[in-house]
Amino acid sequence: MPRIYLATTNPGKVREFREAAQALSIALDPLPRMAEVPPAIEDGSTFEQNARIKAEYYSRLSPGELVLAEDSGLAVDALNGSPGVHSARYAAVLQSGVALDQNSDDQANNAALIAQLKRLNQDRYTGKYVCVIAMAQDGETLATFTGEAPGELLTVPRGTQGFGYDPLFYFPALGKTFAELPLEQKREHSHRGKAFRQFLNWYGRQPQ
Ligand code: ITT
Repeated sequence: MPRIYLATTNPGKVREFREAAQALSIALDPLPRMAEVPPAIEDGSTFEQNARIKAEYYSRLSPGELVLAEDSGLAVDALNGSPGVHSARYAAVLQSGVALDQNSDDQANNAALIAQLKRLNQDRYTGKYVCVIAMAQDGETLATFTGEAPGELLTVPRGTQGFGYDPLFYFPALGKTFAELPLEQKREHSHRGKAFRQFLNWYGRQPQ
């Protein structure tokens, strides 16, 4: 079975990618020795730049292997696209005003987002999740794939599944937040599921 290494430190992403690969004839394995190196410096200004940075950096750990990394986040229209590339460290960025390397926990990020939204005092807050997957080998990006999921932001959390901003991310077509969806259903509609399906399409066309 062909193998792809998954380079992410986020357990929520790992769960979703592994569920997506379950029924496929591809082994999606955690990248060995990732914890032994300092984390990649995500200093790009776009999701694509950061996805490339991570995939290229971590692919150097396993010469010759295909490495998948992704950068993702939430963009809220009324907040001019924030938290954007700072989604994982939004609480810390708002507090300090600088883009620290250290991620904040989900609870702190959600509380920070709710506080920002409440200041706007609107009826509806539209936004989207974005995910860019980058595939790299030996420090070079081979391809990138983007998926987006449009939705609305709540100021009262709903649901216990998923991770990150999912309890606040309401998907009108289903009348539920992403935290109220089982993995399979989230994959069908999510930014990550869409980017992954594009990746599979590309991968299926590669000479094996
Ligand atoms: P890696 O860089 O190691 O992959 P990370 O968590 O630091 O892990 P990102 O820099 O891509 O990853 O930040 C993604 C953040 O965006 C994540 O921590 C959540 O806050 C948010 N996010 C992305 N996709 C999400 C999803 O499907 N559900 C909820 N929140 C999501």
